[in-house]
Parts: sequence; C-alpha cells; structure tokens
Amino acid sequence: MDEDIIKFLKENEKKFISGERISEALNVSRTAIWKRIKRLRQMGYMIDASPRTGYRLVSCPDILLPAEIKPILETEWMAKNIHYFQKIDSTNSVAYQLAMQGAEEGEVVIAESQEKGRGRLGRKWFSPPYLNLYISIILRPEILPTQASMITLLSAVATAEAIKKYSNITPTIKWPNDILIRGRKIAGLLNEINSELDRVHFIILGIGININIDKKDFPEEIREYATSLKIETGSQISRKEFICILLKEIEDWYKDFLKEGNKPILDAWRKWADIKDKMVRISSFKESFNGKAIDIDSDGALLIKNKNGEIKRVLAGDIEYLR
Ligand code: BTX
Repeated sequence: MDEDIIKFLKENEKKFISGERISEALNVSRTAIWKRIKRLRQMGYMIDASPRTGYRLVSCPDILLPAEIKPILETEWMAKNIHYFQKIDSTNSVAYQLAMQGAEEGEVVIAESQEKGRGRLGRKWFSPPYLNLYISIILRPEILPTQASMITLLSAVATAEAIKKYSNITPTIKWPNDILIRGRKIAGLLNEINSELDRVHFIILGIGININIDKKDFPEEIREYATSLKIETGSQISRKEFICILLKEIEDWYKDFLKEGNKPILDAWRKWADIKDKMVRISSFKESFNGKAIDIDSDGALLIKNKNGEIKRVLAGDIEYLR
C-alpha cells in the first residue's frame, strides 16, 4: 500500500492530487490514505497536504523502498522482486527461508537495519539503521557445489567495480571476500549455499556495504579498521543510486559467468586483489602459518608457498598482510 501511494504520487510529481482521486485509483478509503500519508511523512517523505487541493509529493528520503529503487534500476531480471524490511534479524537468514520456500532466482532481500547481521564464522556484522546497505540475493545457478566459490569471487569483483564506478575510488579485494579502501574494510560478503552432492539448489549472496556512516558511529573496536563511502569521498551518498549500480554489476558478472565460465572472474579478481607475491599470515580453523601468496586456484582457493617451498591450498580462513 505504501508502495502504491508513493508510485501514484511520483507519477504526478510536483502536482496536487485529491485524496478522492488517490482513493479511487487505489480502491481504499480516504481515511486510509491519510493514515498512510502520515506514515510516509514519518519515514522522511515531504508531502504537502491541504483539505481543498489534496496531496503533493515534495521530496523523497534516501530509503530503499522498492518504489524508490525500481524506477532507476537498469537490470534485466535481477531485483524485480524486492522483499523490503525496515528492521530484520539478518537479510541472509530471511533470503534463505524464502529460497527454501521456492523464491526465484534474482529475488532480493533488502533491510534498513539488521539486529543480528552475520559475518563469517559466527562473527557479527554491525548494521545500524538507514546508513548502509544490507542486501541478500537469491541465485540458482546450474553448477556443481565445487564451483560455488566462484560466486563469492564474482560478488567481490562486482562490489569493487560498483564502488569504482560510483565514486572513482579504487578499492582492493582481500581474500577471501573483504573489500578494502586504504586498508580499511568498507564491505563484507557472506555467501551461503544449499546443495546436494552434485547439484546446487541455491546460493544466498549476502553483501554489507558501509555507505553513509561516520567514523565516530562505528563501535570502538572496529573504528580504526572500518570505513564508509562517505568517509572516503567526503560527501553524502545516495544509497538507492548505489544499490542500483551494484545490482546491475552483479547481474552482468553473473551473466558473464554463466556464459563464459570462471576465467573473466578470476582475471578481474586478480586485478582487484593484487595479492601475488605478498607475504601473508593465514589463519584457518586447522592451522596458522606464514607464506608468500602465489595466486588463486580455479576454484577460488588461495595458493601459498610456505617456508619449505611447498605450495599449500587454503580453501577457507582469514589472511593478514605481513610487511
Ligand atoms: P567477516 O567475518 O569477514 O567480518 C566480520 C568482522 O568485520 C567482525 O568481526 C568485525 O571485526 C568487522 N565488522 C563488523 N561489522 C563491520 C562493518 N559494518 N564494517 C566493517 N567491519 C565490520 C564479513 O564477515 C561478511 C559480512 C556480511 C554482511 C552482510 S549484510 C547483508 C547480509 N546479511 C547478513 O546477515 N550478513 C550479510
């Protein structure tokens, strides 16, 4: 209903439209319209209202309602169905449930805030309201589970490219899936898979990007390690414009992947990550060791040369750059 009123007001932008016309068009009472207008004003919409002339949309807030995103979204099929929440526990958890119930490829979950935003390995993702992006995309690629890590690399590449396109700032990718600017984390990816041995049912691609948060508003423990697009550019960012660029990038890279396979993603990932020959410390649940990064393998595993000259494949874990 909010959606319908916004759409209607937007179609008639800057003009007054009578409550009667809106109520006829949407088939609800004028009292119901007035209640919704009050709610939209609380959400940040500036709407003039007068008993004689009706309602007029003056300006829209930077919120991520589908009615705000859809008119500027240039994707072919991705995010045509958006599940929007002001508050949610985790977009990934909800997207996973939706996918279990049969949601289609390309459906997305977007939230203004998360109460239990999840990082990898049981960690938390700080998700304050109306400042950043928290989004999960449902994909159903016809691939083997062993190829699923390509989707993680793909989402990192698409996120890096979206940042570059929007701001002209060049981020870097840190294996496996952090996006950094000046060494500080601006985005994190949490991809979850549901599969059987030889078939992927679905993948949930979860992306958190710090957009308009100021340094002082990060919790103290991550303040020095995290950043946002606003901090880096010095100006307020339109979250809805950014999310549209991001969704288009993901759709384009995904289409490329289905058509051309791993190579374009691996090439782009290598370019953004610039990890070759860097000394790193690996921490995985099995072991920790230092070594020189050689490359990533065709399945996304990191190849590290240890001090004995052996090449080790690391499939999961964290890395720290050493000097
Ligand atoms: P990660 O485990 O690599 O990173 C989590 C770590 O990053 C935390 O332990 C903390 O040190 C730091 N951190 C937490 N919040 C932030 C933040 N906002 N900015 C920078 N650093 C932070 C990365 O996990 C994967 C994060 C995915 C988040 C998305 S949001 C949409 C989707 N839904 C959901 O629940 N998770 C994903």
